[in-house]
Amino acid sequence: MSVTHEPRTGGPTLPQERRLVTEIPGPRSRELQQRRTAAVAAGVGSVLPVYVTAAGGGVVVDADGNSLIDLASGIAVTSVGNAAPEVVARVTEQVAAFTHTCFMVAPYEGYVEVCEQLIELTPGDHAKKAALFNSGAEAVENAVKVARVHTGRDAVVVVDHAYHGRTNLTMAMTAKNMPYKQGFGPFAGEVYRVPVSYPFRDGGLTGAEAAARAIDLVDKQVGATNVACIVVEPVLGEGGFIVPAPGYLPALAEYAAANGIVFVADEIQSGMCRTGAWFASEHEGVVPDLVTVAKGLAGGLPLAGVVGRAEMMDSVHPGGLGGTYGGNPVACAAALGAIATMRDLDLAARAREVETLLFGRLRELAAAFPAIGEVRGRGAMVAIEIVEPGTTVPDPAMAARLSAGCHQAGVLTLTCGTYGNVLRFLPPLVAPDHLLHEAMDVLAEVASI
Ligand code: PLZ
Repeated sequence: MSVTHEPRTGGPTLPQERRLVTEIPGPRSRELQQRRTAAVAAGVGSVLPVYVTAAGGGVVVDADGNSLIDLASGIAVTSVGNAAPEVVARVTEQVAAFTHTCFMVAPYEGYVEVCEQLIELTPGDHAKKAALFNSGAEAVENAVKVARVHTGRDAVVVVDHAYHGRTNLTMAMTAKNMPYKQGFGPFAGEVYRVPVSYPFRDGGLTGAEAAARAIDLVDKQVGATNVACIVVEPVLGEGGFIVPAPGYLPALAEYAAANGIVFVADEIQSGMCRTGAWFASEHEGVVPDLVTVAKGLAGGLPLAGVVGRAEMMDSVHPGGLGGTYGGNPVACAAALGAIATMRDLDLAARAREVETLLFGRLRELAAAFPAIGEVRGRGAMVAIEIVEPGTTVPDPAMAARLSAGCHQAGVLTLTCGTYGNVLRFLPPLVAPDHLLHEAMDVLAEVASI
């Protein structure tokens, strides 16, 4: 490993290498961590307190000059890589032209173009409209608003292990109490939770059986005619990278259509090429009524959207949707750069290559390391569920040990899951193979200790 201190330029100019020149975190990061502890509210966490000075491709470089392999993408955001050239170019041009007018005050082309692109890229060729917001949670809130106005109904149906955000309504929609909800209630009403399909944990129910179980609950406990929308992540993210059994999502979508319920796919984490398609709904041929999108959409700038059936989106009265910053011109420029990059580099295809590579390596590891109960995921949204060997009993301590071991060795991994026992891998889609292999080598080494 070289010991040169790289210049603080991000993007593709960064050497694509794992390079440790200090312990992790190093002295400079530890200094910054002290300042942070004094100034930043304790409720805001960080997975790994290395302070970043540059990032690009598949690496994150810290203030001590360490170069870490990035298997997090800032939680599925920098799919095109950090400081991707097309994002940098368009943002730079936009920021010099104008930074904000508020789309509700005086509009601009970038917002319209992002909506046009989202209309084209989301599943289905029916008439669609879109609206832009700042964060994933805000997009989910607005999808519910649209569904409620369109149907004249109140109830929102969500599933076990769901994650939809940290605002009041989306906390209610999120399943896991700690850390997302603890002490933050009372929560928004009219949110009902039904079982998901979780093949590793539901005793081999088929997708159709799992859907029937969920639908029965809606019918008996809520009443279909009271339901405005069913909101579901096609691949569950924070809840554990759970891929519902085939047939589950289509059955829910069919039930929604048959009962005048708006079917909302929360593709905030799974969308924008992450799972090997533009949207994860496509893997099962599901055409959602509304899709929420954020994260990978804008290469790291805050931007989110709701896209869906024109008659639903247009049911809201003029002025009923908006916000000061929603669809900010700089964020829109970034999104157009990110989308262009995804098209040019065919990053959906690249995500499928990443799936093949990671599945191959992780299945090999699972054969030697019985704590890996399951290897699962889609595209570059891959995870291992850690259990007590030979059982399905979650082992969050082992997952934490593996993740911490990777961090010490310069690989930035994340955990997730309701039981905190899932180790997830979601690299930038532009990360080169050699870094992914090296990260898997590190994981195998950590597992063997
Ligand atoms: N819906 C499916 O994955 C965000 C949150 C991490 P925001 N997931 C990462 C954390 O601890 O806050 C997410 C998601 C799905 C909605 C959201 C919310 O998106 O942009 O974080 O509001």
